[in-house]
Amino acid sequence: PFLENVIMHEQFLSSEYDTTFIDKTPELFVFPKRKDRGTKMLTYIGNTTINGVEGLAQKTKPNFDQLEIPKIDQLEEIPAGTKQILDEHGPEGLAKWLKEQKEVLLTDTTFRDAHQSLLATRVRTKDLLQIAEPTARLLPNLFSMEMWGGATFDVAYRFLKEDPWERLLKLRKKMPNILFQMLLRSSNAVGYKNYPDNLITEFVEKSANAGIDVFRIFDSLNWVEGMKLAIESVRENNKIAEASMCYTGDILDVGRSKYDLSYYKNLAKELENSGAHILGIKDMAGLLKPEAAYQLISSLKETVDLPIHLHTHDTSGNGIYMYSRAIEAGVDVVDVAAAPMAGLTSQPSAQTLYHALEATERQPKINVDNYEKLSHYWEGIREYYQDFESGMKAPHTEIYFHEMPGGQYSNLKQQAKAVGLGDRWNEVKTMFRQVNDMFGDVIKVTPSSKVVGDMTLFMVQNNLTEDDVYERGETIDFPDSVIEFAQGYIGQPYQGFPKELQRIILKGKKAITVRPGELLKPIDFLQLRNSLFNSLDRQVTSFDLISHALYPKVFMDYQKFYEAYGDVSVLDTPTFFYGMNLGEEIEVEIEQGKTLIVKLVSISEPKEDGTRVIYFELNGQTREIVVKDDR
Ligand code: 3PY
Ligand code: ZN
Repeated sequence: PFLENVIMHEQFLSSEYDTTFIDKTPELFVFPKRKDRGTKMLTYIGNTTINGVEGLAQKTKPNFDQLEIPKIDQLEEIPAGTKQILDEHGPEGLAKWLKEQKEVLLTDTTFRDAHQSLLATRVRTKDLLQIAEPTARLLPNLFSMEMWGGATFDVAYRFLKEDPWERLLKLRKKMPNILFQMLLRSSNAVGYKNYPDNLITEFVEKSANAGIDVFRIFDSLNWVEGMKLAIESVRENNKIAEASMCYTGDILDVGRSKYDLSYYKNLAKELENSGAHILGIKDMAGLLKPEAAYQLISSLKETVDLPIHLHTHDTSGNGIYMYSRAIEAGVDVVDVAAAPMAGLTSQPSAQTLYHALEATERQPKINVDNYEKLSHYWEGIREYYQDFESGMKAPHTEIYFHEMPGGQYSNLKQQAKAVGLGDRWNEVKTMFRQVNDMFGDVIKVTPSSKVVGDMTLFMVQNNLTEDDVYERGETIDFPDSVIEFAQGYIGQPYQGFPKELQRIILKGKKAITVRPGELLKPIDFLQLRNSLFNSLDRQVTSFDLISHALYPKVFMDYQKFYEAYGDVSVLDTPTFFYGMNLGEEIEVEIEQGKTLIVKLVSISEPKEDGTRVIYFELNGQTREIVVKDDR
């Protein structure tokens, strides 16, 4: 069947295949596995029913409401959108078109940053896929969908047990009209450390082939030197380079001059000269205040000749007012999310912004009723992920003090809990700011924010004060990420490292001042392909190679999981997280047109060795699965 699948594929038949054929249709190249799919799936469901999943203790599956998926007419053609403008006119043409639009354009982040910031990045491909085509049809006027990159890549493998490349390929098929946007951490790609140059160029090329159009590129220290390779790679692939500057501090605060208006103006000019098609402003913590936004956008409009795309987080509750001032100043695109996935640490709500701009000429040209229809779906979906909510219930203006990025807040809180600092969270926030100041007031965004976070937890846990660090630093073993930061391995901070602290942290180790990627040995992809072919016992795609190169352990763990449990991305989300209740029956479409009916009949008491027998019916046939009760 494998060969048949390949040679009968329309692309193969039309002879329009090249080296991207394997990458674009990886499903054809996966050999059938020995253990049957039904048994693997029942093993997963049985295990989850008894033991829960990583990061979520076992718990009875709640009764969720039926999801509301808007009705669409699949026979009607999907309306053309920005993707067609890019394909016809190229990135320069698209940038020019963008500047000519009178209304403000919208990027919808519901598929990426919104759930990264509200739900620990846990939204699964299945839940994105079933709303993808309705979104493409109901919101064809969006500028872009941010749907990939950032933390979604490793969380997909690590926690959702699914392949992020498949997410991209499948969504692309459902949404052919709207630009797909990803967040790219420059030389950190979608990881937390620096990677060799050839991995970055390979990653950009394969992401572009698989469907990414707009790359929002940032460096966690706003170090342009670290961004150039990514910008050039995107340009070479004829995609849109949205080179972004991370906003920190407060340009209105005259007492804090490190990141003032002229800092951002110089940076913008540098990014323009480095080949940006769009200038991104990445306000990752939501620190940009309304008047600051007005001043910043107004001056940048005079400084560069690029369209400007503004990203923020609504943590303080000032998001809509800030956007409104930025829009008055002429910003071209802003990031929003569908209302049920918006607000607080996420992006401002699309519908709220729409209504806020009523009767102005810059009101977005979207159908707000359609946004509401899609929102009914997201209201239901958010319930599925209730156990991953951060617990933030109200606007959080303290953000202006501690400056933690939206995506980090819930994460660090979890981490603090995990190391026993759950009841010292206020102390952690105060220390976060103190560490920032000790580091010389740094930009805080992945991965530099992680360095500040690691140092913060380390200091609170060990009851260290700033004075302790200076007085007894020689005897302190600092966290690895902090040492690497001081070594220059994530790049060079603006105005350098504080010298004394750097000396204390490094304890004689050398620091570098060049781009870390220059010093790293290139990945030998050929050798990696051979070794993976042997260990996976199947054809290896370029996607596999990249994923392995970025996250060797995470990738191999996922492969082992896949070997044991098969493709669990086909399960509905409540079953994926909670398993099944006694007597419950579910349907699982394991491939198009092939559905399994699974019923959980009974669960035995644990035996002496701690195992239980779980009795299922699979398409009417009794099946027993043995599961170790690890609770
Ligand atoms: C990421 O890098 O994942 C971010 O969202 C940073 O803000
Ligand atoms: Zn963000």
